[in-house]
Amino acid sequence: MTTDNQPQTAHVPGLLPDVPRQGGFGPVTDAPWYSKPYHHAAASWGAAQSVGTILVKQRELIRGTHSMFVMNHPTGYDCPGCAWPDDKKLTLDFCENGVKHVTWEMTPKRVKRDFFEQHTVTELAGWTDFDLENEGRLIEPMVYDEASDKYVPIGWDAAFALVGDALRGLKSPNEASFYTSGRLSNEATFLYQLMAREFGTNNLPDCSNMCHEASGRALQAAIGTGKGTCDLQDWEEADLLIVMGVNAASNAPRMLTALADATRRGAQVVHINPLVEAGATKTIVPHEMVDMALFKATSVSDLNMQVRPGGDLALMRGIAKVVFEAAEADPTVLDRAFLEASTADFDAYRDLVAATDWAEITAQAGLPEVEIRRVGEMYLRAERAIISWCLGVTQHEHGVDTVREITNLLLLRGNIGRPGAGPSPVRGHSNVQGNRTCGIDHRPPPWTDKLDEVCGIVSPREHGLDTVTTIEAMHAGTVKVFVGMGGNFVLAAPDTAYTAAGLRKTDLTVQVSTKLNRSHLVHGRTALILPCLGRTEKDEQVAGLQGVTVEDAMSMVHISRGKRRAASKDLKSEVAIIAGMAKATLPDSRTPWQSYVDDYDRIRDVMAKVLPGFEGFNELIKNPGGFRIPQPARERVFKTPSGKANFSLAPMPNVIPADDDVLILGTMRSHDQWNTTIYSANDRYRGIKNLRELIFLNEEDMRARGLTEGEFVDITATSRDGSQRTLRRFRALRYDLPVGAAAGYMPEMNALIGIADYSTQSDQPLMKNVVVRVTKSA
Ligand SMILES: Nc1nc2c(c(=O)[nH]1)N[C@H]1C(S)=C(S)[C@@H](COP(=O)(O)OP(=O)(O)OC[C@H]3O[C@@H](n4cnc5c(=O)[nH]c(N)nc54)[C@H](O)[C@@H]3O)O[C@H]1N2
Ligand SMILES: Nc1nc2c(c(=O)[nH]1)N[C@H]1C(S)=C(S)[C@@H](COP(=O)(O)OP(=O)(O)OC[C@H]3O[C@@H](n4cnc5c(=O)[nH]c(N)nc54)[C@H](O)[C@@H]3O)O[C@H]1N2
Ligand SMILES: [Mo]
Repeated sequence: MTTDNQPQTAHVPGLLPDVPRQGGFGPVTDAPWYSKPYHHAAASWGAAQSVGTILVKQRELIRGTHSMFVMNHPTGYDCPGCAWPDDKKLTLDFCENGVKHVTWEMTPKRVKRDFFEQHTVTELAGWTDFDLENEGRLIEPMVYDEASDKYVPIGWDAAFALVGDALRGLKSPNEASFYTSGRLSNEATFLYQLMAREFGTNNLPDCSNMCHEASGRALQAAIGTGKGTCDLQDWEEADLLIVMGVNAASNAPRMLTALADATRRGAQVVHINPLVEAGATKTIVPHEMVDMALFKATSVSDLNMQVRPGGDLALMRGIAKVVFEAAEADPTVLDRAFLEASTADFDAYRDLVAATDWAEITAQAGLPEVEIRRVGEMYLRAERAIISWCLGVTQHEHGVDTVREITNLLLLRGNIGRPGAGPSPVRGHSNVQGNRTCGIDHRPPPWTDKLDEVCGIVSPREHGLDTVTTIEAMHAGTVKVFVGMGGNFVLAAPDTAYTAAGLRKTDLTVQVSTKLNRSHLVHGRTALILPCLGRTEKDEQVAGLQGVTVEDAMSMVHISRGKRRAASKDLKSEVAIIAGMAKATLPDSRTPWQSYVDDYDRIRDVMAKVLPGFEGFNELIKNPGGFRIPQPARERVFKTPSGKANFSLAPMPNVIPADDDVLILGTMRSHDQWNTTIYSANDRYRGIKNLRELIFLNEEDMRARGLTEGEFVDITATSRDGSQRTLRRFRALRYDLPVGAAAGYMPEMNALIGIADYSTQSDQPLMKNVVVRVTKSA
């Protein structure tokens, strides 16, 4: 599709100069790498020690320890890490990775003017991504100076004027694209989308275009709201938890608490994942220091099902088949009353399942019938079942159909809208769900008319650009200004070289950030770095100290107040930065931007008028635990056109590669990273030290290629459009995953994912479905 897409023939300035290694790299280390199975329980003393090491490295031991006590506490700040809800019954609810995350933000190191004076952008491009972020916090606005190839200081007003001039100079508002990374607060989110829509564009790509777009679309179609229906209480009441495609021990560590509790009270836990992850076997509950000291591990699974990559839909259908077969002998296994009153297309789904034979199911799922029957029996025994999933399900071509098949299975036994049951996606960034609720969407939100009425603007009604289409538009020259509200777009997005080349074609890139990253080096003709306050810091405005709100993965909205002194007095809050850009861009705006900055209560007052469920917002957040956004499906009210929960009737996809020598590669996170931020080159629970440039392969696949443990291989991906991308000299390591499956780390491997490789159902890049061939390096 893209003729100028020649990723590995040209070097794109800003990426690492070594063309096949295009960035996303952890610390350089001479220490020997090793790989050996990890035998301890997840979140055990290894975790505590690692927290200690990170705290010591950041010279933050004392303040860091204090931080753990205010984090996720009603009077403190919300952990800027993952979106797992806070357990209000715990006085201490934090995890190793949350602590790493906050201490990384709280580092005393600062990137000062003289740093930028000493290093050209070209020189910095040769640094690893670890070294860039490790310079510490950004403390004043900087602008790129082409003559010296350096970033130089610029005042805030001049910076805003520069943004305003560039945006007002565009032929159309659609020549700008406004990216959001999922940690932006609800208040800042609302202002950001208001600015974009008042300006006249729906170009609001965000990181959820790469993570849970499929879940949102599927749940919207199935149950009328694009979110899960469960809360933590439900997790405590379920007697079966099916956890699909998530590495809980690393990415949602506080979920381990829920899983361990479930096992202790006799509930059953099933993990569905090509890899058996550490959190899927034994765990020590992250906050229970005594258990940690005594090494009291709890087993957290009854069954690990090593599904074929992309085979989850087939597996769900197999379980449904077991249910229908059982229903022939005992019709009560189906919730007939619910099915008749509240669902549509049940009969058609039953026929579809009957027409799918076992041979097809087992081949596609990559699992034997007996194993599928076993989990089917567990599902039949359970009174209350929750199915939870993350990126292993969504980042595939058939992500939407798979989430709908999950919902089909839940509907059969009425496992929705009652205690202890329902769909429960594990969201990523701490406020990614709130971003969507508060208007980050390239499609006009359902409350657009209300927004226009309350705010006195005329929002565009046509669809804007998402992540993939923004990248394409930068290449086509139709997006000329890119604003990154947090995040690290160039490394998070697929097809690193292609994305980088697109960014370099723009007139202006603006990055609102806390730390230096590659997106500052791969910039437009003009470029701004606008440094902002972090979640842990005090946000002082005219009306006094301000708090912001976030929504967790279970639709709870609560206030978060920073406790620490700002990293610099020159920092502005994200709210203030958005308002500053908006005022400079929209000089005739009737929106009281400054008044919003002075007192965030005023933003919440207007949000209360626009957003359903936010009525009385300022009052609701005074409740220590916050409030839950009404989720009609939770009460079995389905806001679909039919007024019913819809069964989907998707054909079963063929996920078996056509060629024998092809492997399906999933890109994932190590234990020691936060998306594009890499803390170390270790991946404790997978037993890896000092190595990230690796690919995990099944023993048989190693043998078939004549590979020995740790041998260098080249990995070549073939895109849908036929173009090929290669990473060289990655080490092949044996791992317990199915034949034909492979795994390795993002963002190093993003260079393999072609821009054409996104799901036609969700528009999500196929980050868990990269078609590769692996050969010995020359
Ligand atoms: N510490 C830490 N926490 C994080 C993050 C972080 O980077 N670091 N990132 C946050 C963000 S933004 C997000 S979205 C989440 C991501 O959380 P996860 O979804 O856990 O992220 P990944 O590391 O991509 O792991 C995906 C898992 O899916 C499995 N998988 C791959 N393919 C398949 C498949 O076909 N089927 C099934 N069933 N499983 C499959 C992989 O083996 C792996 O266990 O975590 C959030 N939390
Ligand atoms: N191959 C592959 N690629 C993937 C994925 C995958 O599984 N595989 N996962 C995708 C997913 S799920 C996601 S969510 C994206 C992540 O994409 P992003 O959200 O774009 O990336 P992050 O790495 O989380 O962003 C890190 C940067 O955020 C900035 N930052 C940190 N805190 C703050 C803050 O408080 N405010 C502001 N303004 N900036 C801050 C810092 O400068 C830091 O360098 O990556 C996607 N990319
Ligand atoms: Mo994410």
